[in-house]
Amino acid sequence: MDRLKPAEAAPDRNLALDLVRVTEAGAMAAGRWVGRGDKNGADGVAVNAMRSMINTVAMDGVVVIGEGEKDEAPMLYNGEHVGDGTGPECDVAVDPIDGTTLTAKSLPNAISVMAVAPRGSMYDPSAVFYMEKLIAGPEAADKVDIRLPAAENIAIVAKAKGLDVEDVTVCVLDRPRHDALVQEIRQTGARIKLITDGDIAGGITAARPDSGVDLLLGIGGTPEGIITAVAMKCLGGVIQARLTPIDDDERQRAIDAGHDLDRILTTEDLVTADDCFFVATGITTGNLMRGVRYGAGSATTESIVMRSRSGTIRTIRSEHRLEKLRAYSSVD
Ligand code: VTB
Ligand code: MG
Ligand code: MG
Repeated sequence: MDRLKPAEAAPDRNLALDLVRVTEAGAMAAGRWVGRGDKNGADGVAVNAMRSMINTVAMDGVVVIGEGEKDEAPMLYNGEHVGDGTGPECDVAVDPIDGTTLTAKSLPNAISVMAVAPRGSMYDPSAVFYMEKLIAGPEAADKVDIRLPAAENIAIVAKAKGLDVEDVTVCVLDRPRHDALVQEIRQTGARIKLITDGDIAGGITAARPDSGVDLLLGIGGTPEGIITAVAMKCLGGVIQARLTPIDDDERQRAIDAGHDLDRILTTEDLVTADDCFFVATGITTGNLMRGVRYGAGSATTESIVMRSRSGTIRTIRSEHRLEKLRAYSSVD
């Protein structure tokens, strides 16, 4: 093995290990609202909980993907400074709950999620709400191409993973806009995992071994696409995307803002820097992680904690003593 040069060898702080407390707090708050049929109520408590923990993290962060503009959201709004102001200057993307409806109905794969990257390195998602996405794991990362028909990408993934096409499972958001895509995939013989929400978790499963998903295709939220790009940098997977305006007005606004709507946005376009952090904590149990579970006076959480520069992927299972947490309020 080549010896690392001293500068590369010098270990530094892995922010993700601090950031996980933020998504744990979001998930634990949201966990109380699982199945209560109130997605906005769940979202509100998750935002509050994350907001109260985020300033413990040693970073000089600005929220670039958050809960909307200042006048609409009181906390974690785009442009808000977060962190204790001492650490690296960074862009912060938060989705306190990806899958508010999943949470409200107690369906699988709701997560509390956060991504951090050096300042100015995250793509500005504000022009267009949706993007077409292709997400695949490391085996096929440099072989897939969103411009090809779904059938060809499925064949590419199958070959790269040493599978038959019939063994491949494609994750797709269950929406009428995907009817033709679903038909096209089924004609290949591949299987489909339809999800009602949550294409961050869906995209990550496409890049994890033994997750039961090999590829994600279809149109989902642009903010979720950028958060997914950070995860792909950590996992060695790929996201390719194309902005998909919903109407002529949005199309025109995007063009006026300088976006090239034909451009294929790659993982590197969505997050240009190399030292990025991704953390997510399960709210409801899913393919990636178990959700929040409660015992007598305790809550247990599971999280995935990743850094792109080192490529380390940790899963962290935490047991929280609720009485002690209450006594020391924001300390865990
Ligand atoms: C997408 C997807 C998200 O909501 O934004 C979706 O990326 C909304 O799609 O993961 P519709 O407008 O078609 O409902 C999620 O599923 C959850 O935020
Ligand atoms: Mg959300
Ligand atoms: Mg979301």
